[in-house]
Parts: sequence; C-alpha cells; structure tokens
Amino acid sequence: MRLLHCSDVHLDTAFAGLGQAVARRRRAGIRRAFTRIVDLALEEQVDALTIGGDLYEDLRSQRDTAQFLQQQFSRLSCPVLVAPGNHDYWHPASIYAREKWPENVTIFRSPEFTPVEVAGVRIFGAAHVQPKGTKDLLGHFKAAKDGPAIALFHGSERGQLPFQGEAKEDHAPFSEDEIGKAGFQYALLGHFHTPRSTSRLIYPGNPEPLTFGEVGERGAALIDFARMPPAVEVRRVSTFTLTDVEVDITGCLHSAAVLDRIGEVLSRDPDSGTRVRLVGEVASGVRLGPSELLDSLRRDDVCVDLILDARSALDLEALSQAPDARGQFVRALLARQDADSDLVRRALVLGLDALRGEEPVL
Ligand SMILES: [Mn+2]
Repeated sequence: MRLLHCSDVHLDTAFAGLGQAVARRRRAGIRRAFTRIVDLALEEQVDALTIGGDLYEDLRSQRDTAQFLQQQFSRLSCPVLVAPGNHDYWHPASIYAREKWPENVTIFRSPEFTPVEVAGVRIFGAAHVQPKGTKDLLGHFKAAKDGPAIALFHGSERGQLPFQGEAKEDHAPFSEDEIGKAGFQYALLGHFHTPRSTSRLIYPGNPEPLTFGEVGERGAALIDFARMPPAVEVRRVSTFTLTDVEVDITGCLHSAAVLDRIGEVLSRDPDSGTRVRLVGEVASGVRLGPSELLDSLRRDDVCVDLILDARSALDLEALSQAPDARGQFVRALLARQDADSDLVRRALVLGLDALRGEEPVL
C-alpha cells in the first residue's frame, strides 16, 4: 500500500499584519500547494490520500473553500481520508458536516477511532470535535488484531512541544509508545508544523510556508508500506518562499536611508517574502519605529516583516549637559547603578523621544 499523507494545510489562514493584498496572495499560494498535493496523488497513483487535520480554518472557511476542496477531491478516484484537527474540528455547523462531499471522501467525525479499509490495510481515523481540550485520542483504544492497522489523527506527541518553535498548544497529547500499545504499526499525524518522522510516526509539516523561520523539509509525504518501517519520501509542493536576511544600517542618518538599505535586499518576486533583521547602530535621532518602517515598505504590496535589533547612537555626554529637562533626565538615569543595562538604554531612547515631543517609536 502506498499513501500520500499531508496535514496542516491551513487553507484561509488570515496572515494578519502582512497587508491585505499580500495575505490574499499567500492564501492563493496555499490553494496552489493543495492542488499540487492532489496532482502528486494522481501522478503517483497512490492507494489513498490521507489528511491529518487543520485542512482549513473553521472560523474563516466557508462554502468557497468547501467547493474548492470538493473539486480537488473529485479529481481523485482513490479514497481521501480526513481526520479533523483543532482548527477544522468536526461540528454540526462545520463545512465538513454541512457540505456534500464526493463518494471517495471519508471525513472522520468522532474522537473514537473508526476503521476504513485501503488495499487490505485498516486505517483508523479519529476527529477533534472541539477547538480545545481534546484529550489523548489513543487513550484506552485497542485495535482488534486483524491484520495491519494504521492510525490517522491530529495530536501532540508528548515531549516534542519545545522543539516546535511556536506557541503550539497541547492538543490530544500522546506518546510514541501508545501507538504500538493501541495496536497500530504506524501513525499518520498532523498538528506539529515542524516536520518529524520516526519509524513509528510522521508529521509532514505545513506544506505551504505559514510563518517566517520555518525549518525542515516539509510537504506531502509519499509512504510505501511494502515493508515496516515504511519508506517515506517528502515532496515539496509549495511555490512561495520566505527568507530571512540581515541588514546592517550602521551609518544611516535618517529613516529614508534605512528604508533604502532595506529596499536593496527585498525581493520583487510576488511569490516570495523577506524577514529583515536590522542590525548595527545608526546616528542619534534616526527614527527606527518598526511599524512606521513597515507601513512604508508594504505600500508596494511587498511581503515583508522586520525584526529590530539595531539601535540609535546616543551622545549621552552632550545630552547630559543640556540645561533643560533633557539634561536632568539623562543625568538622573546615568546616575543609576544599572545605567549600562538595556532597560536604562531603552528608557533613555524613549524618554528623549518624548521630551522632543515626538511620539515614541515602539
Ligand atoms: Mn496546524
């Protein structure tokens, strides 16, 4: 038996804060990636396409998304098995429940594992039926000894959350040894966005990039169960790329110069995004507000984000001699025991901005 497994597609992700035009483009990218997953299932003539949850965003996905999925699923003649996760949990008003799905599609609707037979193998799927608080799905389940059995569900492998590098909640926690104890030879999973694969389980990761800083080979996993553990090959399906670059803005005398320097590294490719880390030290008084800078950069619908690790030089010697409130403020802070700390430095920058009558740049 050969399967194509994917998870965490997250159709209709908001991409909040990137600007509406960019967010729309990113959402179109997700649909393109999913279309490529279906293309791949066709090319590889797999026995089934399995989806480990978070296919869409329950609060944002409506009929348009359902109709897109129906159309994609109906291109396939093989079974499509969907195990809803915490973002696409099954409930009576969900598009899973409301919409009509092609014959070859099985959407699991209960947290109790239910079997579907694919090429002589039982694939047991379970569903989240609430957005939070789903307990261990493997819990006390035990598959009857009746040939090979594989689990398909959305859950957090215990002990792996710290490696996920993002605020992942502990949904449907389980440990790897429970997979065997429940009578399963292997688990097809979703939830973790950073890919993970062992002899017992696979998390293929989100196929289309969702946030900057994602690491690991992600995509859709071709899994061949001719022998155990199965042979796994992860195929990339994304077309959008997100990259991180560092820009040293030392020597910039004003914010327009900072913007120019950032502009030099930004890609104009509409299918790529850049996260810029600003480093170095600029002349005192240069306004370095990330939200102001981003407003300017995003005016051209560029997919960009900023991390501000650069700072403004402060001529404290001169400022401390000013005969006004500024001088008094600087002298008071420099007299503190923690005068060298980041906290005091930040207070100096913000305080001096405020005393100049400028809105503090946060
Ligand atoms: Mn997810």
